[in-house]
Amino acid sequence: NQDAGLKTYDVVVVGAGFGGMYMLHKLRGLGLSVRVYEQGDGVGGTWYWNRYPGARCDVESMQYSYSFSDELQQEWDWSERYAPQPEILKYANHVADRFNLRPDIQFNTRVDQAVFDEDANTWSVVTSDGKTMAATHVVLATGCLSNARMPDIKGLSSFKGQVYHTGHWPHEPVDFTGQRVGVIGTGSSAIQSVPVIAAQASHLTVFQRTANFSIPARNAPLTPEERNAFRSNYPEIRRKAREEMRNGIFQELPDRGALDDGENERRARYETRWERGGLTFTATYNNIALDKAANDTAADFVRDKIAEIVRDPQTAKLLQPNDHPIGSKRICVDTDYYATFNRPNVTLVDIKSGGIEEIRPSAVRAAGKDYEIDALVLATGFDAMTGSVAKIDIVGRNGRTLNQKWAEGPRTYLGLMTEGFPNLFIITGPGSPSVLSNMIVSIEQHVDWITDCVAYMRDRGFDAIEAKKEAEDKWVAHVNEVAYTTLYPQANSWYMGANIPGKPRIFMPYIGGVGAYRQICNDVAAKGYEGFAMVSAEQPQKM
Ligand code: NA7
Repeated sequence: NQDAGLKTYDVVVVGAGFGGMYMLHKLRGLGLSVRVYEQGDGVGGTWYWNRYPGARCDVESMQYSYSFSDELQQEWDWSERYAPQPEILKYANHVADRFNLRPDIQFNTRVDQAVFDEDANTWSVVTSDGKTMAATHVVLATGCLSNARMPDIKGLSSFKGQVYHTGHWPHEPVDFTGQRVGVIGTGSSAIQSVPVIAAQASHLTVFQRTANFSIPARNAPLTPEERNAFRSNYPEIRRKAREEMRNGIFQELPDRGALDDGENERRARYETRWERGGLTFTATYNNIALDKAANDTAADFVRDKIAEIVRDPQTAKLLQPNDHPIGSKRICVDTDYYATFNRPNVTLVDIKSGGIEEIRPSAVRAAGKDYEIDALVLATGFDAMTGSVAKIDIVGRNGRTLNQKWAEGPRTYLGLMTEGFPNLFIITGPGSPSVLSNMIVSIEQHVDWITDCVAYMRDRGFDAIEAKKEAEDKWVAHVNEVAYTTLYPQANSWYMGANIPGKPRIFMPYIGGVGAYRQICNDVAAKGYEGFAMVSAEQPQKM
C-alpha cells in the first residue's frame, strides 16, 4: 500500500484525551512523525464530552494530574479538592498549549478503519475526512468511558422535549429552571448531577433500576498549604501512588481486616473515613473487596447512613443497595445526593422489576404510571472499555477484524496488545488496571512502556511486534483468576460488560493492582519483551 503520495507516519494515535496527548509528547521526544486524530473539536477526551451538571473527578485533583513534568505539576493551581469538569478541560488545554501539541492533532476527524498490511508491516488508516495514510504503529488512546450508550427504550424518539445524555452533553449551558425533568439511571453521573438538577428544576423524577453506594465527597476549595503539602513531596507521593497503591491513589493504607475490630471500634473507623469523604472509604479495611462478611460491615454502615439522611423511610429503603457488595460496582462520590431526596420537588421511582415501560411525547411511563416531564436526562452510562475501539473497523492479519476476535470478550496481552494485530497498541485497554485505578497513573505507565518499546524496536531494526498467543492466553487466564479472588464479579457491573445487552460477561480490568502490574510490564520489557514476537526484514524468523 505504499502508493506514491500516500502520507506516511511513524505513529498514528487515535484520540486526544489524556492518553493521546501524552503519547504524542513522548513519541515526539523520540523524533518520530506522529499524527493524532480526534473526533471532538478540542482536547480532553472523556472530559471534553462529559459536561453534565456537577461533573467532576472522583480522584482528588492533586493526584488526578500528569506527573511527567515537574514544572507542570508545580505551576498548575487546582482550585478544589475534586476538580470540576471545566477545570480539568482547562488543564487539558493548558497541557496542549504548553507542550505545543496542537500542530500534530487533527480535530473533528474520526479514524474509521485501520488495516494491517502484512507485507509492508504497516497500518493503512482511513479517516472520516476520506483520507488514507500509512503508519508503522497505531495507538488506540480511545478511552474507557467515552462511548456514551443510548438505551434502547420504547418510544424514546417520540419524546417532544429535549433529551440529554450525561456522557454527550451539549457545549452550551443547559438551564432546567422551571422545568419538570426526568433522570434515568443512578450511577456516578446521575449521582453527581441529580443534586444540581434538583436545585434548578421545578420537579425532578429519578428512575432507579439499581441503587448504588455513594460516599460524600467533602469537596472544598484547596488552600495554598494543602497544595504545597503535595508539591513539596510530589516525587515521593507519585512514586508511592505508582508502586505501592493498588489503585494508583496515594492514601493511608489499612493494616487490618474489618473483622479484626469489635463493633464500636469498626464503626468509629468507618465514621472517620465517612467524615473524610471520597473513594478511600472502602480502604478502611484491607479485606472489604475480598471477604463478604467484612464487606457487609461496610455496606451496613452506608445503608445506616442513608437511613439517617433520608427522611421518608420508604425512599431511604429504595436508596439502600442490597443486591451487590459495596465496591463491586464502581463506588460513587457525591455532594448531597441522598439528602436531595428530602426536597419536596424530587421523586424517586423504583423501576427494578419492570424497567422503563415506555417514553411518551411528554412523559416517562414506569411502574404502571405516567410521569410528566419537559426534559429527559439519560445517565445510562457507556459501552465501557471496548465500545470506542469496536466502532473502528480494525483488520489485522489474515483479514480478521478485532470485533471478530473480541466477539466473545476482549483478549489482550497485558492490556497493551492483542495477538493477530501487530504494531497496534492500546492505552488502558481491557486486561490492564485502567478503570480500577487513577487513570492518569495508568495512562502514564502505558505511554512510557509503549515509548520504550518503540525505541527498542527502532534501535534494533525491528519493524513489527506482536503478542504471542500463548502469552495472551496465559494473561487472560491470570486476569480472570485474580478477578475471581475478589467480590467484584458478584455485581452486574460495566466492569463485566453487564450493562450492554448481548455483551459477553468478562471481567475486563486487571485487578492485581497498578504496582504489581507495572512490575510485570517492566519485567516483560527487561526480558527482551517476553511473550511478544518481533520481526524485521533482516530477522523475519522471530515472529
Ligand atoms: P453507569 O455507572 O453505567 O450508570 C448507568 C446507570 O443507568 C445505572 O444506574 C444503570 O442501571 C442505569 N441504566 C442503564 N440503562 C438503563 C435502562 N435502559 N433503563 C433504566 N436504567 C438504566 O454510568 P455513569 O455514567 O453513571 O458512570 C460511569 C463511570 O464514569 C463511573 O463508574 C465512574 O467511573 C465514572 P443498572 O445499574 O444497570 O441497573
